[in-house]
Amino acid sequence: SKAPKRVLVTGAAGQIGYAICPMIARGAMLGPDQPVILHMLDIEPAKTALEGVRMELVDASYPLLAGIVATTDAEEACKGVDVAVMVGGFPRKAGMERKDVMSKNVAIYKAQAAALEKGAAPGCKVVVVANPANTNSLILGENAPSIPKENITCLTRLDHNRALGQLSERSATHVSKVKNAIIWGNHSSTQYPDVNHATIDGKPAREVIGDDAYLDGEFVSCVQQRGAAIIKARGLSSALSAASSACDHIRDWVLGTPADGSWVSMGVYSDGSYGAPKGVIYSFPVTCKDGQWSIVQGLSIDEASATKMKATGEELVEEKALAMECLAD
Ligand code: NAX
Repeated sequence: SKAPKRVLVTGAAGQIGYAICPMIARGAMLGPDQPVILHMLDIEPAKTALEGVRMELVDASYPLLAGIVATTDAEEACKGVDVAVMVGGFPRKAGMERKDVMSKNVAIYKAQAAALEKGAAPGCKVVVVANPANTNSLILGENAPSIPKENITCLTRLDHNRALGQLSERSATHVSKVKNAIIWGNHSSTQYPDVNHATIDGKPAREVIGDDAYLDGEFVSCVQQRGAAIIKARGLSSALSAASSACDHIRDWVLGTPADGSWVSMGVYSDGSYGAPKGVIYSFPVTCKDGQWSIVQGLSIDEASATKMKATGEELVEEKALAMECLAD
């Protein structure tokens, strides 16, 4: 049988942590034949809650779970990890300035970058979930120079899956037959969910849906605002869908996207493809093979899309500038 892989989950005592740890232990992230050792990190105030999660994981008797490390020490948590799922962060609270929130997260991601740099296994793959996800992952990358830039990503797969879900419901077609939506840019309300290359049952989504006003209006704002809609309905932010999408992100990255030419969305280091700003983490359509992602090239982009792609890129450049100010303070 395979040697176990070590998977770090930060913020493991939180909502997404509680949803994702059992998924990983069930094989939803690295496959049904891959044993895992879960490394769970949280902070001192959550220490007892973290111990509770550890106890439940023991109680659930997962055949694939080969061990658990539950700790509030970042260096211990990062030691030897093959995959790092960064969920822990400082949430925006009412009345807080944007810069204050950024400053807290910059400090967290700088420190955790150092712990990963020191301890992670060579080739460790990182996905940042915690908001502001793109900029947190950028800070992590900038402060862990020995980790290849290609190994540092952020989660926009939830937005991607939300787009597929909306097209599925609207067309009454199972979601497995909906492919190739794209999330461009920032995991924020400026993201651009693009359906121009999407297909439903092999046919262009625009043809199947037959309602451009909906696709250019309500669809886009629904995907952009879905997080807020979940908070309104549940009184809590998305957790199971975020956890499941983070598993999808790593699974497809490690095990590959389907050979049928379909793609997924990932926040990755921008090389300037499609006019995106370089030096930020921007969400692109990607395919994955042999543990490597590559940006899908050559897609036609109409003028309306280009405007939206530019706007979300500009927001990322601004966020980066703010983060750099916080780093310098
Ligand atoms: P919770 O507040 O339930 O959990 C966060 C956990 O992180 C807490 O247990 C907290 O103690 C811990 N934490 C804080 N600082 C830490 C540090 N320095 N090291 C380790 N752990 C630390 O939030 P939850 O609902 O789980 O959401 C987590 C993050 O995901 C938030 O930043 C949230 O905004 C973000 N999201 C991102 C999404 C995406 O698609 N990229 C969607 C879902 C979610 O909103």
